[in-house]
Amino acid sequence: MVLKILKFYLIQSHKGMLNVVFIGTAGCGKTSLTHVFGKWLENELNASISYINLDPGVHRTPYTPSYDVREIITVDRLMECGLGPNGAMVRAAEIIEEKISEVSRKVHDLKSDFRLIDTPGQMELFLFRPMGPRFIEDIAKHSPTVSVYIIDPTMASTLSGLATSLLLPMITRLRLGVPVVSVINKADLPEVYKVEEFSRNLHDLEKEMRSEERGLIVDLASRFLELIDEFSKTIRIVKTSAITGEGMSDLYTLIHEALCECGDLM
Ligand SMILES: Nc1nc2c(ncn2[C@@H]2O[C@H](COP(=O)(O)OP(=O)(O)OP(=O)(O)O)[C@@H](O)[C@H]2O)c(=O)[nH]1
Ligand SMILES: [Mg+2]
Repeated sequence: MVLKILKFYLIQSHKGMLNVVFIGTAGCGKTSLTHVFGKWLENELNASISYINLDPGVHRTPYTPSYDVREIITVDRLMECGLGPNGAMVRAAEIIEEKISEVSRKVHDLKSDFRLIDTPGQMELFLFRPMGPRFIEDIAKHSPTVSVYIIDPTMASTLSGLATSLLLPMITRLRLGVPVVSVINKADLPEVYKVEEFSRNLHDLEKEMRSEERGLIVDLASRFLELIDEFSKTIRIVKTSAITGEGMSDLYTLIHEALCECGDLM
């Protein structure tokens, strides 16, 4: 009931459209979470969803895309022309960048309560090349946009892995210029307990590094921690699983909170 009221509030205040962009390292679960979160929004909130695939390398998506960037180019087609997998990914990104205004216009033309946007497997293609920032700038002009940064517990189950995983959402915020919420996905895996344990004792990272390293690296670790500390005061990370479906209502609430905080609901 509370969720339905929240949905009413969220959708009314945005004249029915909200963009949610899923981003994260290769294999963290972007495509699966896009699908499972979309199904949850459809079933629990009776919301209408447009699923958008921006990954030219994916073979099959569990959702039926309302817009699919593979109508422009696929990595397979470029590999058939002789490029290797990484070269083909970069070339595909270049071709998409040339048509990014067309892509964002087609996405903008999709009318639904939520547009869920699944991004390329290699995060750097979207985040560090012009493709992601340009696309987000275009679509965020018209409807509120939130990015969901997905932390993979298999990458964050050491202290330094966790520290880097916590920095990446900050970099995402910097590059994309829209609010970013973080989730730890694959909550059904045992590695998640380790991540939770480390999150509670993040300062052990400093101790561990101080015992092993000297000089610049210790300073660097301390600065990292200061940043993460500062950032952690304003964020809340929820656990999700695309396998069990846990955490979907928490993710929904997190998105809502992010929009409230940045004033986009006013
Ligand atoms: N255990 C577990 N596995 C998951 C979960 N979400 C995704 N996976 C698995 O992780 C693998 C990658 O999932 P995808 O959804 O394709 O991840 P992705 O980030 O879209 O992958 P790329 O686009 O190739 O980078 C698949 O084998 C999924 O079944 C989860 O919540 N729990
Ligand atoms: Mg994917």
